[in-house]
Amino acid sequence: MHTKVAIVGAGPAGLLLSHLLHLDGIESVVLESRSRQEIESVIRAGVLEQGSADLLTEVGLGERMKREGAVHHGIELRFEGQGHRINLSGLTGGRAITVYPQHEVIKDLVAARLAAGGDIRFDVSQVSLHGIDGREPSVRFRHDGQDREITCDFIAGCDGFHGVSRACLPASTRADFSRKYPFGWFGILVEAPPSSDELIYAYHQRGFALVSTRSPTVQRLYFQCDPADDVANWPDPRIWEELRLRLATGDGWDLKEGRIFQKGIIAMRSFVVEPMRHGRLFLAGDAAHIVPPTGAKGMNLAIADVRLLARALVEQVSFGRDGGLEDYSRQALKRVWRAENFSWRMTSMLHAFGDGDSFQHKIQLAELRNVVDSPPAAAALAENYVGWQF
Ligand code: RFL
Ligand code: PHB
Repeated sequence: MHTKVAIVGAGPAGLLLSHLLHLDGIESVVLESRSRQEIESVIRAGVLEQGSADLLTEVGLGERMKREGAVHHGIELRFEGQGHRINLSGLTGGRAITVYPQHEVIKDLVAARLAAGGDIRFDVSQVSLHGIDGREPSVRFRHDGQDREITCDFIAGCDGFHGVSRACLPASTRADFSRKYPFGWFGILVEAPPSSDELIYAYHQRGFALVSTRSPTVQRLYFQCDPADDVANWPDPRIWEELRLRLATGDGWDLKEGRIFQKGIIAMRSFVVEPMRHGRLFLAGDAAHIVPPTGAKGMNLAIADVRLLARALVEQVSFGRDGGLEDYSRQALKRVWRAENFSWRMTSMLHAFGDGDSFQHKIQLAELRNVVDSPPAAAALAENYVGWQF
């Protein structure tokens, strides 16, 4: 079997790429190692930048997001027992974020692809890429108990941080950049009403905490923890006590508690591979780069990458112009490094470094104070947070 673009991975990057190519009449096949049920239920990101929400709307995927997502015009930075609102829209000429969970974006994308007759193979295994240096690369995999091969013109490696695509970039021409952080996030999902109308990013000497939301009845909360910790060490009362300590204010603000129905620990790191391309293989999303979640940038970068890649592929396939593909990695990496910088700064500003270093603590407080007291500093944070125009 032959297709124009073989896409490895049905995350936001792979599915949106397939959808964008379809809108321009280019066929693709998406290969996904997990089941449809699994990719539609894993809880991950929640925040869409203005540009991501606009793009999803433009390409016909905005209907449920408009109905069920929540547009937020500000966030709160909380430290020393006090909240400070960053007026995102006021500081960015009216731009905002949309809180709409990643797995809902995935459901919308899968539904759109299948309704259009798109080819997504779930539950594939033993995926391997071949001939990316030549004119006709191919992807081999196992599906329904049979070995299969798809030849194609291009391969899009959209298989996330633990996928197989990145390993196909030869060591001699690639460079990896990474940073591991000495902390992780403990994330919970709670049946409760929202504690706040907007997201709260809190810095406390005991560690970072984040109050986010999923719906009027389900809330998403995180707190900084040891990445090697075990969820078994955190019975519900201990979680609530820790969150209350880190989020306490002097003005009687109340954290709404409820039944915790999911707990998990995520490690935090920054990573970029350069270039994001070799021969006929192009990487997009987490396959090429990851950021710590403090800046809410991961899914948005995946969306921005495939927007560029789709355009470049359309130019090549429909008009025979190679320029976009030649320039894809350089263009994508500009935004990637900007997001790496922002995510690293937010992470450094808001997490406790755990060594009881009082100088470090005072420096972080000074940085936070500067952001909330200086309009240009607040505007810079707001501009980064709502995302850069394409
Ligand atoms: P994904 O979503 O990891 O999808 C990759 C897909 O590839 C499949 N796969 C394979 N398929 C075939 N063959 C193989 N060999 C394969 N290996 C893997 C996988 O099963 C999967 O379905 O990558 P993609 O598409 O690049 O999307 C990236 C985003 O998922 C990620 O950046 C975000 O979730 C990061 N992130 C956030 N991003 C935001 O923009 N805003 C947020 O608020 C935000 N919050 C978060 C986050 C990530 C988190 N976690 C769990 C790391 C919060 C958390 C807690
Ligand atoms: C989320 O709601 O999951 C979320 C929100 C903001 C972040 C990270 C995660 O920075």
